[in-house]
Amino acid sequence: MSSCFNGGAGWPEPVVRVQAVSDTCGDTVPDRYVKPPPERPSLSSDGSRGGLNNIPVVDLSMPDADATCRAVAAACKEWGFFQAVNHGVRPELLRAARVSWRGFFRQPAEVRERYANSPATYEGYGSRLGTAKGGPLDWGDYYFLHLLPAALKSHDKWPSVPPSLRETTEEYSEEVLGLARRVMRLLSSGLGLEAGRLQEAFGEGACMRVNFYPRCPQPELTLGVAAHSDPGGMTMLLVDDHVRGLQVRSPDGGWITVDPVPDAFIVNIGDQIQVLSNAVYKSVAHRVTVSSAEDRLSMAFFYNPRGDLPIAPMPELVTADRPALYPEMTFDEYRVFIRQRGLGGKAKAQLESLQATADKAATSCSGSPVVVAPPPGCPAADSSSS
Ligand SMILES: O=C(O)CCC(=O)C(=O)O
Repeated sequence: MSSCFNGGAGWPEPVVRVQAVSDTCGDTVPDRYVKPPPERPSLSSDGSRGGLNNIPVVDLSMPDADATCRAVAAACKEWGFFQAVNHGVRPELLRAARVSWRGFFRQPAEVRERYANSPATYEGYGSRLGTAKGGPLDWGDYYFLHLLPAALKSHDKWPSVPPSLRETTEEYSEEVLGLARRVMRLLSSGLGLEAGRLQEAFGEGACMRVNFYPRCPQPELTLGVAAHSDPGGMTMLLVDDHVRGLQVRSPDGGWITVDPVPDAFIVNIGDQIQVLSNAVYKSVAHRVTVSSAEDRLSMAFFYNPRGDLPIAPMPELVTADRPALYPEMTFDEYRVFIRQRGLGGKAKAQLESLQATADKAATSCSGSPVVVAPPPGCPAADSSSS
């Protein structure tokens, strides 16, 4: 098993590549990847419960702009998720991006290890989020890279193999950025605000995580990514065109497995837009199951606020009947939680507070705001893992 380990590069213990575990573990998932029984996935979930069988699908090419805006807003209020079809990102670019990144994860281990990441920035090839020693691990490897602000983007930190990867990723991220800006305008109008208002309060940042989930001998015991909400603003997710895996917490509280429309983007609201919208739009928990038959690739483009802008409910959405549900906090402050504890830690420490306030807002608008305070002793953030 020694070939499974890299040097650790600032991690609290040696990092094991899930690809290597998958190749060597035989029929049994090692204990570190086994989730406690209440967190284990129900793989029989086929989306057929209670008449709710998929997240909404929105055609972004509809000629009626008001209808598009209403459909996006309704989906983000109720589900926090929708699948965007006819979104304008070229299908050949989607295919090229998938092919390039699969090509990277097929490189020999010594090539992949040249890009091994550290918890200082997370940029590069990684296998864990969070730095707690002995903490639970998810069944997935990833590649994380920065896109915006431009000063953080460095092609040298992106894989140089396959040779097409850098150019394809650059073009892909430009087009997805255009889509994210467009959805921001729809979301802003959906709040009854000027189309540019949400962007003005948000600023702009972006990064991307390409997830690779190797085959798993006991998928009923583990998760590719444990339940979490996205800490940033909005995520545009391109999933595998033939392997399902994403599960979303539905409005009735169950998990549904998303049935992806080929070449659609799965768009979801993150915590920062929940805060800016004063919980009109929901940042909803989701998780990833893995397969014993096939590996799976997904590409998550995270559209985030500018790190140093104070993020709080927009004043236009705060009234006597609906007070501000969240205190002001910059995204740089907020993401310290994830860097320290991983997405699951943040989900426990913070998202439940976010969720509690969202639920409270849904049932009563007269309660006092819940203060979400950072844990003591957080280090200063330098860049983001999400
Ligand atoms: O792989 C997926 O379907 C979702 C990935 C995800 O939730 C994430 O990268 O945060």
